[in-house]
Amino acid sequence: MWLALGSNLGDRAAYLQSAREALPGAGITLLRTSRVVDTAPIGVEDQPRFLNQVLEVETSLEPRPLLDAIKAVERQVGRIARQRWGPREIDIDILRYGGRSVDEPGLHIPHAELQNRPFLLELLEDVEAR
Ligand code: PH2
Ligand code: MG
Ligand code: MG
Repeated sequence: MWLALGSNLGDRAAYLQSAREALPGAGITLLRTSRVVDTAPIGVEDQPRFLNQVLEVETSLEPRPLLDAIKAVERQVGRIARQRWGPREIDIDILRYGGRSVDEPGLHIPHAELQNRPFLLELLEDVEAR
């Protein structure tokens, strides 16, 4: 499985690190990490730049429980609920779950924006090259 991390508020690198450190406690094992890149905001452009990273992870959680787990990690790390696509302390998204497709309210796998965010595709390749 592949997750994306994003942060564009406060100490962005520290939020990414806190998320990486909190994932194992939620039943999500880190296998490989991409480099961290500084990216221009996509969608809502009038907001700070992001730090983004892609993680390869292992988990026995099915997609919906995995989503619940990463939402809990977001809250634990300090995310405050704000506007959709707007600024956030930490965002954890499921990019891919094996070869599975899920299209349910609030849960779209592969991630709906994967093809619209070139840096995510680059970071996936970056992990696979490690
Ligand atoms: N996430 C968004 C909206 N826009 N732009 C960048 N560069 N990186 C993100 O992670 C990002 C975004 C909503 O989740
Ligand atoms: Mg997102
Ligand atoms: Mg998200």
